[in-house]
Amino acid sequence: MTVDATDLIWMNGDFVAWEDAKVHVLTHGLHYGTGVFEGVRCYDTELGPAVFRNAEHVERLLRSAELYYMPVPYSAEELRAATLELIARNGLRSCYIRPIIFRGYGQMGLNPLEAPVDVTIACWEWGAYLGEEGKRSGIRAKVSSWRRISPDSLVPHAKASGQYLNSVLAKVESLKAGYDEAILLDGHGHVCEGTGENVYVVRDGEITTPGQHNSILDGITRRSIIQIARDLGYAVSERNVARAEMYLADEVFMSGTAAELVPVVSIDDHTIGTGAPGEITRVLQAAFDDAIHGRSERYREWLDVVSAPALQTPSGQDALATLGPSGERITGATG
Ligand code: PPE
Repeated sequence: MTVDATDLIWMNGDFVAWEDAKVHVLTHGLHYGTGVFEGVRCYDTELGPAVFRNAEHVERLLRSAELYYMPVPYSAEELRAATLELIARNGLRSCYIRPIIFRGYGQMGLNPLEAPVDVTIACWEWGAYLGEEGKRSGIRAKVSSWRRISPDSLVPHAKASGQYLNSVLAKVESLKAGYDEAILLDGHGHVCEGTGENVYVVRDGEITTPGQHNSILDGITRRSIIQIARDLGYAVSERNVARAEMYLADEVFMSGTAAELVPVVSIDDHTIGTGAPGEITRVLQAAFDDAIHGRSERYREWLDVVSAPALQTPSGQDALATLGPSGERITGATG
C-alpha cells in the first residue's frame, strides 16, 4: 500500500522534512530487526482530529521496547504530545501514525546494548487496510501453513519489527493462493490471529476470541471491541479456539488499527454463516465506527484530541507559526 508523503516526520525530538527522515544502511534494526513500533489512527471527529487510544498505544510501544531491552529517552507523555503536534503541523484531519523505536547506527553484531536507540514518528493518510470492499462485504481468508511465532522463540506480546517476517510469510502465501488474508494458528494448533489483526468467532450469539496465552498481540482494537461488545450485552470469552470452530461459526471477523473491523465470509473455502457479514459483526462494526469518530459519548475518553486546528489561519498564513512546543495555539503570534 503506497505511502503518501506529508510535510514532517518527528525524529529524535525534532521535526524534519519528510524527505530528510533517513537512516544509515548500517542501522542495527535494519540488519537484525531490533525495532519496536506501533500503528495508531487519528480520525476526523466533531471535536477535531482525534487520536484513538493514544495513551494505550504509547504504553504498548514502551513496553515492547522494554521487552527487547531498549532504553527509551522519551517519556510516554512526550511521545503522546509529539504525536499530536506532528498531526497538527502536518495539517492532517485523519491519518495513520507509525512510531518506531529502533537500534540505530554505530554498532554491529548481535549485542544491541551499546547501539544507539532512535525514536521516530511518521504519519500519513491511509485508507482501508483490507479495502473498502472488504470492510463492506467481507474478506476470504486462508489458514496459513505458517504458525504464529511462539513464546518459545520470540515475544508475541511485543510489537517488534523482526517478528513481522512471520506475518510477511503468511501474507504472501495467502495472496499467492488467491485469498485476501491469512489466519495463523499458534504453536499448539489453536487459532491465533491474522497477519495484522486479531480474530473472533461468533456462534449462537456468543463471541469468542483467542486468549493471552495463544501467542496473540494484545490488540488495542481487540480490547475496545471486547468492551463495546460487553457493554452491548454480548457474552465474550477468551479461550483456545479450535480451527474447526471458525469453519462452523455463524460469523467470523477480524480487528486491528489499520484494518479496523472486517468481516470474514469464507475460510479455506468454507462459507461462514450465510456468506455475508453477520448481524453481530455489523452491530459491532457500527458501534466501533461511532466510537472512533467521536459519536459515542460513552467512549469519548478513548479520543486524544489534536487541539490545534492545524489548518490555515484566517489570514492565510500557515498555522505552524502559531503552534507552541506542545502544539498548543499561541494567540497573537501570527502577526
Ligand atoms: N496482531 C498483529 C500481528 C498486529 O500486527 C496487529 C496490528 C494486531 C494484532 C491488532 O492490534 P491493534 O492494532 O492494537 O488492534 N497491526 C498493525 C500493523 C499493520 C501493518 O501492516 O503494519 C496495525 O493495525 O496498525
